[in-house]
Amino acid sequence: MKKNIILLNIAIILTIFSFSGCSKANQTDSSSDSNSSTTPLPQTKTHIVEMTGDYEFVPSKLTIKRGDSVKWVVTGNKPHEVASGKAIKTEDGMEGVPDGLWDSGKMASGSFTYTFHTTGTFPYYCDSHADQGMTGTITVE
Ligand SMILES: [Cu+2]
Repeated sequence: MKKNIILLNIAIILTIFSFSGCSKANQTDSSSDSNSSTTPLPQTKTHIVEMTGDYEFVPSKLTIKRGDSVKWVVTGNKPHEVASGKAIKTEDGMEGVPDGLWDSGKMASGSFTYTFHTTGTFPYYCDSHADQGMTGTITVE
């Protein structure tokens, strides 16, 4: 009999402990929930720049926030590439000088996305059509 009572007590104690453990876990959960709701999450956006059949980036100038991405989308029937760097004047016309941040390679269709983690001004160009003035600038604030 005594053994049974002791076992029953242990069972009750264990039950109380496991319940209190549960409620503690719940409290931790709810407090972390309220933390995440009061701390604003960084709102990042993806901005679309069209690469048109008229050899243009639309819009050619775009201002975004740090952490945002730019998605260049081929919308016309001409293949393009988007590479970071400045287009400079040469004897043969305008020519892009890559700065190595990004280079989509030639795209007949589809898109290329780059995420900007630092502020600044980022010029870019289409390697095939820099001479037609197909250049753009992303400003990251
Ligand atoms: Cu192009």
